[in-house]
Amino acid sequence: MADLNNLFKNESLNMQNNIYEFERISEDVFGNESPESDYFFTGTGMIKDREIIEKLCDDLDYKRFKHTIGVAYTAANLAMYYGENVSKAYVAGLLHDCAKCISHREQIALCEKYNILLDEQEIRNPHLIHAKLGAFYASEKYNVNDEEIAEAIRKHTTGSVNMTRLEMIIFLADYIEPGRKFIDNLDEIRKQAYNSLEYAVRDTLLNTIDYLKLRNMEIHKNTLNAYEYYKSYTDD
Ligand code: DGI
Ligand code: FE
Ligand code: FE
Repeated sequence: MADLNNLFKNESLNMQNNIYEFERISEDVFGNESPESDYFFTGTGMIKDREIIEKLCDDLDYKRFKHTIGVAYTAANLAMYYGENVSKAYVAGLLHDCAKCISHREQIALCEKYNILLDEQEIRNPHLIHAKLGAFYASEKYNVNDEEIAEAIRKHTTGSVNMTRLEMIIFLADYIEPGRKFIDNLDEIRKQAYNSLEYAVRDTLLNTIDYLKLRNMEIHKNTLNAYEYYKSYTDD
């Protein structure tokens, strides 16, 4: 039987090679005349996405990498549609799950090491921790020093009350990106995202709460508070 870990390693190696190959071909064809086209301007800094993508190839497995690219482009698209900073949304999408592939035990140890405070619900449900740790890594490991991006990453799993448009965009892009599967009423939420960010956030939170209840899983207070807040947005 195929060794899945090795398979993923090779897949992500291939992706990295593809990026180099793309870079090499574009240099052959276009020369090196427009290196500034590699940069994204987020308002707080100039960011080279290639450097982020190369690091992500090391930090993520194949499935997570693919999801990440889907979230980045979906977020950029929503930002275009709503007149938000497209580069910020793209970079936040790229980084939102950067800590996801670290084992839960190590995530907890890293949070202790870097004084990232975890609440009891996060300790009991460690799949929530990658949001806080990812926000920290965005600046510490990926050199993206932008508090709005960090906040969007921090809130992407549970949501929060009164989110900024960038935060809602990342929260939704994570849910509706093209690779997401097996979610009830995904088509409606995808459509809703381009009708109203608030309505789409409300519907996504309700889906998540229903999903967690069905599985007897603990609902984080941020998720509950966010739903209480967004449910007052009514379209009927
Ligand atoms: O990291 P991703 O898988 O791309 O997505 P995510 O960061 O939104 O994490 C999704 C998981 O988090 C999904 O299985 C539902 C779960 N989740 C979201 N809100 C809560 C939650 N889990 C618990 N226990 N409590 C929550 O409030
Ligand atoms: Fe996540
Ligand atoms: Fe995600």
